[in-house]
Amino acid sequence: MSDFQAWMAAQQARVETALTEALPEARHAPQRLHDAMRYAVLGGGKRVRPLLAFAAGELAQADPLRVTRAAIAVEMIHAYSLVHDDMPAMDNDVLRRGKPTVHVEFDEATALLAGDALQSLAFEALAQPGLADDAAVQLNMLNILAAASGSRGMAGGQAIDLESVGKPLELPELEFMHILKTGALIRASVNLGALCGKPMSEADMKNLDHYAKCVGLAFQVVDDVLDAEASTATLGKTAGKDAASNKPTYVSLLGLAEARQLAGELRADAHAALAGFGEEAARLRQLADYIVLREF
Ligand code: GRG
Repeated sequence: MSDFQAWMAAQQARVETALTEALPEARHAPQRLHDAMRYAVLGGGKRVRPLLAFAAGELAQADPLRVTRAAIAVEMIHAYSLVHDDMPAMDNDVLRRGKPTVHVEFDEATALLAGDALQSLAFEALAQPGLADDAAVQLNMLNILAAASGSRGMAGGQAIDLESVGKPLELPELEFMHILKTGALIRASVNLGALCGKPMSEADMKNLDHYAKCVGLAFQVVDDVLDAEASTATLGKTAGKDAASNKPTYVSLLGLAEARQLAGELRADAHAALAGFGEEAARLRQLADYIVLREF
């Protein structure tokens, strides 16, 4: 196992433990809802957003305990988005993280409520006292997560996605949709991780934010490539869905080779954004590589 793989495994384990503790126990009423929330969040997923928060936290010399709180908040928002996205009114999928989706395993009403409750719990985690020394910084963090999740972020991107099925989107429109749908929460994960640490200069924060935008978009380009290339068994979710549902993607617009090339260019841009940092940005660099070179 490489040093990076060991680091990832350690952070993933840290997130799993923190999520297990933060989620209400399934034996507490309402049991079915709590059971569904735990089912949606625990024991699966790559935890890419928490990993980005930890890597940005390392750059800012943040206390890992603080970053863990930000990391579980972004992962809860992500898990909620997956639960709702899989529902019949949206993507209507039956498989997620190698398991039946929440509405299949439980029922639609429970899936809807589990997503709602996960979103609230995310803000509860981020609002706990002591996440930052300065209350104004913590308020800014809450603001960042709220904006990234809402209609000018992830939910807005999802709305554009739903409207665009069967429509021939141009590349800038596709990019706009993904910057909101996938990019906003990834960007928030990086910025929240950094805000848990020592204050950084405006120029450094700007470079970090540019890195986050590049990896956010790269993540989506690679997601489109994998949807076209990888198997359902490898992905743990239904492969080939984009083409089957006539969705505009980077692959449908650019073709596989050019989409891969774009992901490579975004990876290079992400590295360039970190050029002014030293070894303290090593994990962020490794994550940019991982996001582009991953196979699932
Ligand atoms: C329902 C408000 C609302 C938003 C849904 C994020 C999203 C918006 C939908 C997910 C659908 C999807 C396949 C998006 C493409 C990129 C993406 C977010 C993939 C899933 O994220 P991973 O690969 O999943 O990080 P794991 O399971 O590893 O956590």
